[in-house]
Amino acid sequence: GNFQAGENGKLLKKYCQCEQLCLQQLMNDKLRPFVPGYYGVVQHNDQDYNLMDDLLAEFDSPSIMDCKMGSRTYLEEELMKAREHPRLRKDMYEKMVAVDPSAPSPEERAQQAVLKPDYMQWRETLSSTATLGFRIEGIKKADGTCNTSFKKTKCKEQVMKALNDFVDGNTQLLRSYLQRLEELRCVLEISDFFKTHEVVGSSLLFVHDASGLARVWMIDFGKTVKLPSPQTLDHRTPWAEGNREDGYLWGLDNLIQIFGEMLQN
Ligand code: 4IP
Ligand code: MN
Repeated sequence: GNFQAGENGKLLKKYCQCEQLCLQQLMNDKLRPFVPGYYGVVQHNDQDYNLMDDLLAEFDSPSIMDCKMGSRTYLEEELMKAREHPRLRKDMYEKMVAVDPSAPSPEERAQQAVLKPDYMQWRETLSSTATLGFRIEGIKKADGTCNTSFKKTKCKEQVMKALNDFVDGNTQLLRSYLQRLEELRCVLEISDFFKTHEVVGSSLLFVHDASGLARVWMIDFGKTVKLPSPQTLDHRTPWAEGNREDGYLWGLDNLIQIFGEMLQN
């Protein structure tokens, strides 16, 4: 897998230079409290790893949710590459027909393959990514149950149901998460790192346990890339090819709105 257990509350994640550059910069950014602490590169069985905090270490039987943020899940760079050198992805075709046999176009069916951006866009519109700017990827609860079947969780009501199940209907947990999300939004709006990076495929990790401790962190920076200076993003403007907007804050606004609505019912 991509991870190795580290010692005393640390985690080894398979090396990725993009992620290293992000974590290094984040250690000197206002966002530092919202990302895992980073400790550099280490080797293990001839493989390089980024060494970082294991965010679950301070929890007792944690419940965990991964929400992939943003309205776009592939880099503009990947789109251009796919045009220059179209690579037919049989594995993605298989993943597509497993969810919906009628999803591939006649051309894709003939090739038994799809292009990566087409697969990624299909996943975005099937889920809430395209309409809400985030999607639930997986939930693992303290009781051991694990659910990764959120590929078609798209409308607000389905999202609310999944969130409510994640917190077992506990409104105090919803309040704690909402507060943490609002704090995160405030910091994102003033972070130099965030302003100057296209943040794609990054997730918010939600963690709570029976003690009532509830936290949210930003994780996964394998596709978070620095913009050429002096370009910046507002992370809310809709994406149009070339503007590199990722919809991250738009998605966070929607997520905050949904938590708020759940607390009103
Ligand atoms: C996966 O699709 C995820 O989108 C991966 O993103 C992505 O990795 C994979 O692309 C793609 O096949 P499913 O979730 O439908 O399985 P993440 O790593 O954020 O989960 P990338 O490489 O884009 O980060 P490939 O090209 O790695 O297969
Ligand atoms: Mn992820």
